[in-house]
Amino acid sequence: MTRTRAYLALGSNLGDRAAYLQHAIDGLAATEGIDVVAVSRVYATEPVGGPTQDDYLNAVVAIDTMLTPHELLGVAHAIEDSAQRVRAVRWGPRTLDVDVLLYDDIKLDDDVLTIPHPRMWERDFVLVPLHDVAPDVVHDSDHAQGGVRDAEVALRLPVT
Ligand code: GSY
Repeated sequence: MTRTRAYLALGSNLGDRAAYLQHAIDGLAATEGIDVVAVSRVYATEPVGGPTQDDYLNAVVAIDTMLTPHELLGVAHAIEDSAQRVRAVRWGPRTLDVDVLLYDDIKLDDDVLTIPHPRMWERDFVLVPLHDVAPDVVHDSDHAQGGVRDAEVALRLPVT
């Protein structure tokens, strides 16, 4: 069966932020059809958009997957739900956000999913960690590093 390289963005600015990011990685690694192959450094980032809210921790994971993009989106939403995510305020604070950024080089746009992620190229909180795991996709000159600093938190790549 074909394995496809995909990249997911993780974000949290509510509760134990680092634990929620690790929860996402562990949930992805425990999912049949997903191999987590690399995890970026963790960055403390200023919130972009939405109401006044606390800083985020952000990271990006590279996976190899046999799931379709929509199956992957379903897994991402299930992991968000398992982190007690409440969808109250658009762009508001959240325990965990798991966004599908890229799925090989496919382009897809329907009612529920757009790949590449439509706002990823404007977001340093995505581009800086994506550069860690995919320097061939995001080059140094693609991001300004504004409002993004090393959080000095390490995430574990689970052994499966
Ligand atoms: O789109 C993801 C949630 N989100 C973030 C985020 O993850 N990081 C930062 N820095 N700002 C954000 N605004 C939103 S909404």
